[in-house]
Amino acid sequence: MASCGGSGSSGPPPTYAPGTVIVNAVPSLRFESQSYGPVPAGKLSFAYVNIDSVRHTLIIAKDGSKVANFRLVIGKKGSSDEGSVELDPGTYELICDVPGHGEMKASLTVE
Ligand SMILES: [Cu+2]
Repeated sequence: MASCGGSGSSGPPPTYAPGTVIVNAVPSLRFESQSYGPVPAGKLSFAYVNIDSVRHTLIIAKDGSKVANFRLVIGKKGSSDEGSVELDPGTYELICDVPGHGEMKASLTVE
């Protein structure tokens, strides 16, 4: 008899550390949510997952200025990228800066 938990043909979904902010890019040039957080200030880990089939980026901006040293890029469907950055309390914007993806915006609240 086959038992549960055998190895399947597809690997397990990636798991992320607790507290990781997970952002999904979904079809029709959107993030899956328009607002993320609130999350605690400090060093934040982000995971960016592509549910869509075209390339997307993830950058963070505050008051129109990009947060330095943070940029995630995902290519084909199912790909993901991870990174971390130190953020102070405030309201940030999550943006995909691929040309034509200007509608890909969401807010991130950091407390
Ligand atoms: Cu995009």
